[in-house]
Amino acid sequence: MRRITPWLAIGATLLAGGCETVLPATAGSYAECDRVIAAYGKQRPGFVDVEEWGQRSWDSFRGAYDANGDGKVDRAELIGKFQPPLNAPGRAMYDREQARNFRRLDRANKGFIDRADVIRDATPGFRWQDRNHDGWLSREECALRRRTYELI
Ligand SMILES: [Ca+2]
Ligand SMILES: [Ca+2]
Repeated sequence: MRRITPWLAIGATLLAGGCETVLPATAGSYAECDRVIAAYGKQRPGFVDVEEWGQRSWDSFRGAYDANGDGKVDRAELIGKFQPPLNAPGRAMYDREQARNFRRLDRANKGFIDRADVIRDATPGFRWQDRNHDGWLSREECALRRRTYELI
């Protein structure tokens, strides 16, 4: 495990939650969790299940990166979206991380990331947050946040 710098976290919107996921696995605050649960928790009031959580991740990811709105995120959309002012070594590191994120999400090497990729990737984060293992995230579980981010 190593700590990541803030601009990497931004670059990914991505790199949060579990060591498998590159999507925001934590909403982080009760206010945000309440919004997420109200928007996505359609089956059981006050809770979201793994599919609802994954849909939220997809909506967030698509909103951040699908520049042309075709329902897919290609390599250029992922890597080109956030380009903070970095020096050359920082930029190279950022690009490597984003390229790695792309490869991990596009597991079938399709050349783009789609809803299924993102939902699959969000699942480990959901499992980590579902502390009582009942298949639902409460607002308290939703608000859990790791102190450090892990990358593999
Ligand atoms: Ca697109
Ligand atoms: Ca739970």
